[in-house]
Amino acid sequence: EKQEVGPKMMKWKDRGTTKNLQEVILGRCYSYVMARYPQLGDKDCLKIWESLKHAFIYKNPCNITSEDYEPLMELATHPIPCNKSLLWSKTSDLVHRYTKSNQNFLTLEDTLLGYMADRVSWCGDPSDPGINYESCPKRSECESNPNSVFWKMASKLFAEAACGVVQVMLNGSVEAGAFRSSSIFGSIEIFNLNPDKVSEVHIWLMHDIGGPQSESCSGHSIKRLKSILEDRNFKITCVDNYRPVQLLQCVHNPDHTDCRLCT
Ligand code: C8R
Repeated sequence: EKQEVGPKMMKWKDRGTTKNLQEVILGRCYSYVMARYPQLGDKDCLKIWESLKHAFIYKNPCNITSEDYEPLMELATHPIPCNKSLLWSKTSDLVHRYTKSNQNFLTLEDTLLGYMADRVSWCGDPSDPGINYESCPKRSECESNPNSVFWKMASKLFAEAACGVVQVMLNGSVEAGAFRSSSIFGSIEIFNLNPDKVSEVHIWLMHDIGGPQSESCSGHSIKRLKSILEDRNFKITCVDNYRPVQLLQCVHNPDHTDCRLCT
């Protein structure tokens, strides 16, 4: 006998929900709370998973709002020490290698929220089982999808929480310019830094070893960034190829001329 086939799930252009999402989120949550930052104490990982699930399950994945994530953000939030926040744009691999080797700085992925969600995706669908493992909407298909809304909201809260000196690692090898006002850094984070709490913004402009230096600290997009931040009353500095980070790049390219001690 042929079985009744229910309504089909929507087909989207991005990858679907990560397999075993619940186990991945719970595993990362426990490992963050128990192994990495035991001083965090009373985080309820099961509740955190439930609140993430309820943000998107059975919902139209083009209709997600920040309200959907409020309970999750509330449960997962924790203090971030002053002078430690590190923002970035188009330097994802390098910045995370750097924070792994240098405990002085924290990116969003080094907070509980970002740690759980990094390189994981999720989205819902009104038909059973309420989670779409096949595909999820791309930003070009709809802005208000679960992953975009999540990263925008988490980035906003991360920027709001910053205090003291804030560091930013940008990519000087990007042809379109190191600072792009359409990025999350350029459209959300810089406008949510609190001038009453943040005194200075230090830009580290890195270029790929062996790659083009499309832009330096005197470049056009950096000038635009500086003037936006100065108008908001922050003191700005910019360093080309900040040495502690360049040394880390050189670990992977020890013989390159850019990595020689005397140039
Ligand atoms: N931030 C934004 N996006 C993040 C992220 C993060 O911490 N972590 C991940 N994995 N992503 P980009 P940007 C994913 O263009 O737009 C915060 C999201 O899918 O290189 O300027 C962070 O605090 C997102 O769409 O950078 C950082 O300072 C892309 O990666 C900025 O915002 C964004 O990658 C970076 O956002």
